[in-house]
Order: sequence, then C-alpha cells, then structure tokens
Amino acid sequence: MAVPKVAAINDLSGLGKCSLTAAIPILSVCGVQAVPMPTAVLSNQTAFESYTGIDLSMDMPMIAAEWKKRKVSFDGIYTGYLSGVSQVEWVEQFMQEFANPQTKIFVDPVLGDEGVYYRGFGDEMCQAMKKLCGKADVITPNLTEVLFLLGKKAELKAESQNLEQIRSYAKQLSQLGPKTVIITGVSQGEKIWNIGYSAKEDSFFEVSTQKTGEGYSGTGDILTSVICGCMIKGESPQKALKKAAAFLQASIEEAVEDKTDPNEGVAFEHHLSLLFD
Ligand code: PXL
Repeated sequence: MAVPKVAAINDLSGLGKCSLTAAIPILSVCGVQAVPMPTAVLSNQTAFESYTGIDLSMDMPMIAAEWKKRKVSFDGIYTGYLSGVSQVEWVEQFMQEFANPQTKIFVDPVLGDEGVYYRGFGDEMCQAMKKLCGKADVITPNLTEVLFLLGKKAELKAESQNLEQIRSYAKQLSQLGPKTVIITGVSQGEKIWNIGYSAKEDSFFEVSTQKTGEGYSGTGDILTSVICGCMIKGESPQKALKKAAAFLQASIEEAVEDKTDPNEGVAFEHHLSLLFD
C-alpha cells in the first residue's frame, strides 16, 4: 500500500513541541506522510513571555499552486493553529480545491485554553473556525474551544460541569457537520477525560487517564496528530483515541518527572514506539 499523504496546515514553532513539530514525527511514525503547509514560522509558541515570527499567509497560495501543478492527491487534510480569520477562510478554499470524496478532514479548532482565547484571537476568529468545523469529518476541541464554539461562557470550569453536560456539548457540536467530535483534556477530579461522539452511530466513546502535572504546551496537537495518523490508516476513532491518550499520558508523566517547564511541552519523543503497529 502506498504511503498515505496528509496536508498538515499548521505553524512551525521552534520551542514548545506543538503544531508541526509534533504533527510531523507523529504522522511519520504512524506510517503517514506529512505534507506541511506552514501557516507561520515562530521562534516558540505564543504562551512564552515573548515570541517572534513570520506569517506565511502570502506564501500559502503559492505553495498550493505548486502542489496543484504536481497533481497531488491527499488522503487527509489536517488543520491546527491558523493565524487569523483570513487564513481560516483560505483553508476552506484549499479544502474545496484539494479534498476529494475520500479525503478525511481533521480540524483542531485552535482558539484558546483555560477559559481564555490565545493571543490575537477573539469572537471573529471563533465564527470563522465554527464554519471550518462544518467542513470537517473529525474535530478535536478542548473544553474552552467547545464553549466558545457553542457561544457559551468559556470561563465555566470543567470541574463545575458534569460529564453528561459535556457529552451533550459534543453532540451539539456534531450538528455543525463533523461526523466525529472528540472533546479533549477535560479535567474532572483526579482524571482527564477525552469524550468522543460519533454522529453516525449516535454513540459516545470515552477514555480517561490519571491527571498528572499542569497543562503542557502541545498536548492537544499531539492528541489530534495521533488520531489523524491512526484514522488515516483506517483505525476507528475509538481505537485511535485510546492510543492517543496512552501515548500522551506516558509523555506527560516523563515531563513531570523531568520537571519540564509546561511551555516547553512533553517528552513525546521517547514514546513514539507506542504508535508503531
Ligand atoms: O498548541 C496550540 C498552539 C499552536 N501553535 C501556536 C500556539 C499554540 C498555543 O499557544 O501558540 C503558535
């Protein structure tokens, strides 16, 4: 079987082990070719106290035009951090142009965390992202992103919401269009839950892991990258989520042991072998 190709539309951050620096090795180890479309090149992810970077919005159409000439066909399109509304809108056009009926579309609607938007994002970005979610087969928001996308108060703490409530959010989000919604990293007591909903089967699937350490950079990107890699290989969302959560837990545990600065991300490099078949 030929190596499947996934267009990975995300930023390239030097430090922080997020976005493309997580997606490329993870897709590779899953046996999937990452074809990166860098949305921006940054010194480090934006939660560090400062960063510098170059936005690639002007270059992305030129990259896509070259890909068009090569008649590339993608088995998947995977989007993560987009630098603003115009990039989100451009990505929608990219999907129209490059997706065929077999292409699986994964949208990680990167908007914020811990009840607040990431730097530079707000309601306009949320509305654009909501539209992009409508084009996806699979979306993987965290709880803050879920609340923004549903127009609710994002400062609502996960702890104050029961799992039944969060399951109903997953179902509501599927009405935007995606067949599978996976709400990631929901903290409840000593556990972290990932809650999936399959619209086709009208059923939920969930994986919980032990809570360890603080919120680390890139954990959402790692989870979505594993889910994307596994599902492109034909695995079910349920099996993909199980693998992703186990991989993430091992990577987080090592970062906790190493007392890693949460902005630096987790020790996923040492656990990539968990993703081999
Ligand atoms: O992991 C999400 C993410 C991706 N890319 C950049 C970020 C963040 C979160 O802060 O800053 C550049």
